[in-house]
Amino acid sequence: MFSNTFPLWPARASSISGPVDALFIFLLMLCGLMCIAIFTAIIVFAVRYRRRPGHEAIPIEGSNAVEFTWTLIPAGVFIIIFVWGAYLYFQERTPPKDSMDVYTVAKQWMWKFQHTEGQREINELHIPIGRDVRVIMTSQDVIHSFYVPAFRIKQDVLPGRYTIAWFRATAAGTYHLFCAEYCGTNHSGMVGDVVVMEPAQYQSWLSGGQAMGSLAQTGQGVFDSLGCSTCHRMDTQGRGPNLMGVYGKPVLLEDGRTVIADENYIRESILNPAVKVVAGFKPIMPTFQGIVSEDQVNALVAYIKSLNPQPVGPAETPTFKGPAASKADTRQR
Ligand code: HEC
Ligand SMILES: [Cu+2]
Repeated sequence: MFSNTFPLWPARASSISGPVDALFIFLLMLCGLMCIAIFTAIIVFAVRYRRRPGHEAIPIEGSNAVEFTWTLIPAGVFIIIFVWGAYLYFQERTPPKDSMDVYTVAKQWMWKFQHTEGQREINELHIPIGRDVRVIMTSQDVIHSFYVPAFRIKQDVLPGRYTIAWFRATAAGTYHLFCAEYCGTNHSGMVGDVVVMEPAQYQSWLSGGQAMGSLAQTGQGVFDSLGCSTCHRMDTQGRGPNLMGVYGKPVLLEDGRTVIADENYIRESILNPAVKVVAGFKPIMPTFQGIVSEDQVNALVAYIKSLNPQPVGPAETPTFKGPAASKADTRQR
């Protein structure tokens, strides 16, 4: 509402911008009102109860009514702030299903984006309007922070793991992207643009890129060239688990824990396989730390995510035989 005429707020360009601003304005008004009330009371009391002859102070010996009032009213207000804030927080933290993924690698001092369709960009991120977008981010060096004021999102980007932010852009345009974590000499230059386009425009932008194959296809190439496929086969005879359909499913580990095979799990399985060993398998997988680049890890993750099991009729249900197979059987899928 103010943003177009009066540049006090950045543009509102995501589904969450309005709700975040509403909470912010509520807090601002509440603080403003309290500020006015307190200062007015100080001045009025100072004048009205000033020391003068014939006016003695009478101490109050306690009043339950007053105590209850000034405890319960602020408590109620704080609970409103808490519930409202928590509601928005969970909304910002929970990416909707079926969002479109963009892999992001931050480094001193630039942003690299990999679209699952294969396009790569530096310091520019093109996205369609009205689509839920998940940015799956990691850093090649120090901590950075992905900050798009117009979307009202800010998320730290850490080396050694993925952090995820999501947004749904609501207005076409070009918006600032900042690094919001001091990350060295050229931190202030670690900026970029998020370009929000109409879906049709976005489609033509996508197809305008070089035909380099999708990220998952790149990942498949990496998968084969690094020899992952010698252990991870598309049947149950491999020395490693069959990765078909593993993404998003619970995985039973050797130590009895069950974890969800999300992006971070797959990433850790590649870079630090000994940390979470799948139940029924030996920890024989070598680490690929230092062998694969962050871009390649992203491609591998995208490839493994793309491995959806073909719908199998009862007749085609694989028959489990051999030691690896019976072990694979213990996995929860
Ligand atoms: C020497 C054989 C071997 C090679 C090579 C190998 N892995 Fe593995 N991998 C395993 C075994 C065994 C496990 C199960 C034990 C564990 O979790 O460490 C595993 C587990 C995994 C998991 C977790 C799977 C699940 O079902 O939870 C992923 C993901 C994975 N590997 C990916 C890869 C990728 C990607 C490569 C290539 C860069 C690779 N592996 C290379 C043997 C291998
Ligand atoms: Cu940075």
